[in-house]
Amino acid sequence: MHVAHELPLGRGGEVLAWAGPALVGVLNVTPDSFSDGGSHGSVDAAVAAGAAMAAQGALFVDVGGESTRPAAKPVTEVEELARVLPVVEGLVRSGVRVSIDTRHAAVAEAAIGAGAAIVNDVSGLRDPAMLEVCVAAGVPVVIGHMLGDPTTMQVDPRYDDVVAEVGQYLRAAAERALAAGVPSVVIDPGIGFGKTLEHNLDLLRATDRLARTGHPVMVGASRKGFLGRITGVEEPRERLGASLAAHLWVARLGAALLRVHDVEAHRQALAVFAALAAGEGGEGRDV
Ligand code: HH2
Repeated sequence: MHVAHELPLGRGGEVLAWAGPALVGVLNVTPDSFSDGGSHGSVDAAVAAGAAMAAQGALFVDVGGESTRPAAKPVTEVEELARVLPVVEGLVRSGVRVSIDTRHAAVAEAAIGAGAAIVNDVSGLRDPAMLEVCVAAGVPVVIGHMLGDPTTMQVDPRYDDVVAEVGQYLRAAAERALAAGVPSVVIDPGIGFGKTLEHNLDLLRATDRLARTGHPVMVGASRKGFLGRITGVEEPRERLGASLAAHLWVARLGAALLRVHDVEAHRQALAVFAALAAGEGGEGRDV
């Protein structure tokens, strides 16, 4: 029932393979991320939190040093590096597979040097050097869609057809990246990155259309603002139920990777999901 996914990791021929939706743990080492900013008071605490996510079943842990929440202030690359590098090093030393969540090629390059195995770029390869870094290092890249940039992206975002436009952007960027020589790509519709509530819902509903491009699809709805608008829950950390609902929906539509803050709760939800999916397609007679 579950679709098999493969992500060649480049050098050394290692291939990350999994079936159905897998979890990516969110580890923000920022003072200002919208839901977990300032959660990890020290490098050791951040490494322990990331290691716990891996132990709970995260396929990899996504380390970020710059908040990209709406209206977030950009940080300097020096600051971003100072935040992420010790945490990437600590996690890699503990045997945890790491992706680096950055829009900046210099940060990606240094994090790869410290052992990061995947680059996660929410800006969809806007830094002209990003692709070169990924190709030179031979690491896969997650290509996200973002309209505008975080300072302004939520100011009246507009599309004629959000699914078609985001899909075309991602398909073209993925093809460009593969043609340039990255070992593999993941595409991500960028929930909340220059999207209204309706745009986010349309994109989540269209996960199957994105999956039909043949590229693994990552979805990150965890704790995001649109879930607060739907449920009336103001505090992002209290949006777990809402996050689970969104992620199970896209899991059913073929999402390969779910980027989540609450790994253990999602592990449980996906275990039940998998058990139910395994018995699907039985006889449809009335009881
Ligand atoms: N969302 C965020 C950050 N990185 N990467 C991908 N691929 N997809 C996403 O949807 C995505 C992402 C924003 O969430 P978070 O990291 O929790 O917050 P902040 O940007 O405030 O650090």
